[in-house]
Amino acid sequence: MQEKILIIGACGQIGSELTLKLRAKHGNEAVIASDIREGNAEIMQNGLFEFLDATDKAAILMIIHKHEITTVYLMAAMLSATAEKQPKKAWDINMNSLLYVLDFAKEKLIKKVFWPSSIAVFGETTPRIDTPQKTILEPATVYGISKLAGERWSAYYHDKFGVDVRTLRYPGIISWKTLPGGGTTDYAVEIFHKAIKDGTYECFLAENTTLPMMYMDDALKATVDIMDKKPFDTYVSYNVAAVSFNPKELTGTIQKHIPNFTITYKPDFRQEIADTWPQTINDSLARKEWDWNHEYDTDAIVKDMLTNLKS
Ligand code: AKB
Repeated sequence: MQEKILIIGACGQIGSELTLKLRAKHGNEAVIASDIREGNAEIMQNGLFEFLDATDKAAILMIIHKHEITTVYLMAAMLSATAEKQPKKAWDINMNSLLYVLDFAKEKLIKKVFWPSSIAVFGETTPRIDTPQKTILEPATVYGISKLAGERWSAYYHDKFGVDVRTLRYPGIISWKTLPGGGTTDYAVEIFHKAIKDGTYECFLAENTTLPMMYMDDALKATVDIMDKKPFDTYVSYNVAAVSFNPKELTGTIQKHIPNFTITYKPDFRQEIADTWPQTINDSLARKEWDWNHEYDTDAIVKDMLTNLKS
């Protein structure tokens, strides 16, 4: 049976680029984009699109039947900063959508699920440097709690019902096509837009706040690669890492291209979230078990971001 893919949350930062990547790989007809709102012209025009609320179980099921979906990428989520403002809604979106999709896989209506986790599963009590795959998980944010619960639910469905669900713990993702929305790592995208447009940026994190980050190209490669592997015997929500930097270091790298760029710092509530997250991640298990490898270092990310945003 031909693989037929549904992307839920296809118009967000990762979903929009994942849709294009999967359409290039599997063919436009094989990938149905869905979201609660319309996406950019590229997504809307080069393949099928369905309006879909990720918290509407019946609507998801209807689309699975209508398009004979075999694989679901569940990218809809409320990110860390927004989730702190609407905890119950965040729980509803982040958790119920996952349980619905896992149930459909348990009932054999679909074969395979991708669901993204995050470095937000870690908390203050986690070692912050070279954070291991297996470690203390005591997240202090609504988003982190939902991601940790989602990991445990995924492990449960995998072990009890044989559900093929695959998960990565994404760090902050940097991209130029679509803006992120509502995350703590969003500064690392905003900064590029402001550097080009205004030559200056007011950062909502302090200058020394080091966080793990990854370029979109690498995040997409990791996502496609893990989904291409044979089913795993054990469910693991894999740590994946690429680079780590703080706003001051990122500014220095941007200044190599825009020497007059300036930054000021005005930490807000997102600082408290960032202070509970790791600075560097140990992803040796993913590198060993399924050959994960990143390509973009900070210099390459900055060069590519500025080139694309300028043009
Ligand atoms: C966020 O900042 O909330 C996300 C994440 C690290 O999962 N980018």
